[in-house]
Amino acid sequence: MASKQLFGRDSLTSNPNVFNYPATSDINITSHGADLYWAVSALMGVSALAFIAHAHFVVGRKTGGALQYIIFHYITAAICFVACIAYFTMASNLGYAAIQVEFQRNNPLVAGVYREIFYVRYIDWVITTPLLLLDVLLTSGLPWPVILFTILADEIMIVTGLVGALVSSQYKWGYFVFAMLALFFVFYQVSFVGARHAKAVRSSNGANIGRSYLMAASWTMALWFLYPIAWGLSEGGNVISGDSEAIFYSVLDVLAKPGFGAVLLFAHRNINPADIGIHVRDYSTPRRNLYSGANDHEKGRNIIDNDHGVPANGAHNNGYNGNGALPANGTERPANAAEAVSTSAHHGTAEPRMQTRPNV
Ligand code: RET
Repeated sequence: MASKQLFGRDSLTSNPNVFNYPATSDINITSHGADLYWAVSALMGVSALAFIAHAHFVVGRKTGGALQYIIFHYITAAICFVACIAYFTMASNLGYAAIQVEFQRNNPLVAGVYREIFYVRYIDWVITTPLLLLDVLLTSGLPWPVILFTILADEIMIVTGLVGALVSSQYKWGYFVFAMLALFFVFYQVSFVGARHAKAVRSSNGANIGRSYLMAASWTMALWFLYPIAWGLSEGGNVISGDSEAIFYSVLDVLAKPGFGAVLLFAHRNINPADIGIHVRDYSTPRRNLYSGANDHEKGRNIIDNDHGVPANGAHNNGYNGNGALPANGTERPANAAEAVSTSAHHGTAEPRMQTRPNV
């Protein structure tokens, strides 16, 4: 029956209702693989601490600890902390399932029926790849809905990759195709949409934001296309041993996490966060737009003198420190009636300055 067929095959024959859980798996890491995983776990932990230390002792000291200057350090450190735990798990020979291979090989390094598949790798990636994309795409000043949509495609890529790795039959390649489609979408967003935005962002201090973005984006995308190759040779095709898989993924992860973090933070060294639309405000900092959502703290300090949010000194500035979209002639953004009645939707969602509005 046609409904039972997928590409001419019967899905219930390919994937029978038999739960194969073996007592042992045949294709596993050895102590060399475990040693490598220990080393990478330590490297990830040390890198995370180094990013935090740099944020506080170098950048934070120069900028009064303002969060917008160290937010990229924190995102990058979080990525490395998560990887540290995932590598700890793999080094301990945990976080895996024994999955029947599709292709049984004669090569003694990959001979056998069941292969150790580290699902913990995907738990790591499902947390860290969105953070990596956040690092990259925030640099371009893309609007947050576009960033979120790209992250959704990334999650689909990782989750379909995980399902494919856990499937024994040829159906795993169906998931591989879904993951590849998602990867191409992410690639398009990063390489074309993000790049166009980054080029259009006006820098207030001469920093070349377009070039910084290009550095971070190309580092990331070049590496990301190597992951499906590693997958095809290990979880997918059972071509390389558990230890070779450990080497392949470890090299990629070190370059894609601490390596990428160093490149990104170097590229960010001169960027003014306000130029890419990043304004982080805690409750004690006056809002950029004083006309909406005044809180009690501000009223108490007489920054706002009434419930309508008019500044205490009566000055009718637009409460906006100049990072909105500029008119084509580059003159400063005027105060207008719309801002005077702006709602909280306005608050904290400032667009970066654009020289010309990109066509997206
Ligand atoms: C999978 C499955 C097969 C198809 C594709 C994949 C892509 C994985 C990627 C992972 C990136 C991981 C990173 C980790 C950070 O350290 C899931 C292997 C396309 C791109 C950057």
